Amino acid sequence: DPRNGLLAYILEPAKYYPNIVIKYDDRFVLIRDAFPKATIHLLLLPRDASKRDLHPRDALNDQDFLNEVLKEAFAAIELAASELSRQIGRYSESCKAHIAAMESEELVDELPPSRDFAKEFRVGIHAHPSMNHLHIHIISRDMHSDRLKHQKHYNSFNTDFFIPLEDFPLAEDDIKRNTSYQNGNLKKEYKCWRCGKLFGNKFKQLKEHLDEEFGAWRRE
Ligand code: GMP
Repeated sequence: DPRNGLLAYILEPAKYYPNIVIKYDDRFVLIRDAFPKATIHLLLLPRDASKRDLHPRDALNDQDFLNEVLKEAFAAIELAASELSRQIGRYSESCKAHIAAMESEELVDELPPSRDFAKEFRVGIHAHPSMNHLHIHIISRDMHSDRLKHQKHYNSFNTDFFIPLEDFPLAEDDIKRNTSYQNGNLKKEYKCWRCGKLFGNKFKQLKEHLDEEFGAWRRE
């Protein structure tokens, strides 16, 4: 079953290190998404056999486990942020100012603040995951990727179908527990993550717009 594709990394992380597996220990495996939907797209895989087969809604409603996942996710964001900085950092205004200040002959009291790339990430799960084993997405906000090819690729990260880790634990009556409500999100019209502009169901126009926004975002 292709839906079990993530299990191999959980069971034998060493076999996939360092190409797909970025790091691992007894409790977690951090991997690269094979079909990244943004510049940086990682998956955090808990190895605990009593959790990994559960629906994320149920697994993450255990407060002790949630705390452990949160801690690991923060560490993963730091790693992802440094990778993003390497990829787009040299384009960013704050980094350019930083480099200019360092290269200038004059002594400067204070360097301009450099960009906090960790802020450019979102961490969470899909309301109705396409893969069977528990995985937490760590994805840069840009949605700029050749692998972004379908409506559901975009909407699964840019509607309430994406449930941020910070929303857990979910209350008993939280509407996000309702799978049919969540699936409705996938058919929503496209909305730009950066400027909020609507694109109906025009995927090609959305993609062109995402290219432009990517250019502006990386220069921020
Ligand atoms: O939501 C499941 C995620 O897993 C999606 O973003 C997929 O792109 C990703 N995915 C599906 N199959 C594989 C695989 O075999 N390897 C890796 N690394 N990621 C996968």
